[in-house]
Amino acid sequence: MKSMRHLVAALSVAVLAVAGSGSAALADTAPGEMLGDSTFTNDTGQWWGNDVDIRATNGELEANVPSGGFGDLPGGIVNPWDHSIGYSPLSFTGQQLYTLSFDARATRDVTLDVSVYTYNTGQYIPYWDRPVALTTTTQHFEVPVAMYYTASDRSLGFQVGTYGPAYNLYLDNISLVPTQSG
Ligand SMILES: [Ca+2]
Repeated sequence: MKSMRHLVAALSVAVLAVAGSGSAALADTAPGEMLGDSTFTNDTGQWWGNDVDIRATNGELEANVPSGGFGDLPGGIVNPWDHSIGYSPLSFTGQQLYTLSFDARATRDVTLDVSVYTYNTGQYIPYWDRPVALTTTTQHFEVPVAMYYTASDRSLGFQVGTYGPAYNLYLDNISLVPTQSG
């Protein structure tokens, strides 16, 4: 039986990052795969950019992330979610662990925030999020995602807003599956 203690223990597992393994391709859709169109062979499928231009380039999702935030907030505040690359809608089962994996790099070192969230009437509400540090070398990331509530209106997003200069972001082989309990 799953318990909160079980979830917390699993969450303490560090983000795994292995440089240079970005060429590993997903041969077929994994059992339980929740994301379609995530190898970007021809197009970006169901993925979308919010104030970010995205396209499929050389089998990867290429995103042009502008500098600064969306609009003109007082003090020049930049929220990570001012620029997003996302996928929706997604359904989750409460008290379930999921595994998010992807390959990523950027044209400069940058830390983005990956989250499961809703965005309703101007409110960004994350239910899970994790910072991920990217470099100019492709890295493979595997991140445990704990969902506490059953819901069918969630988005998965890469929140990429930054105070720093504009950059390009590259994503590939994005996968989200229920974690096998073994
Ligand atoms: Ca690909």
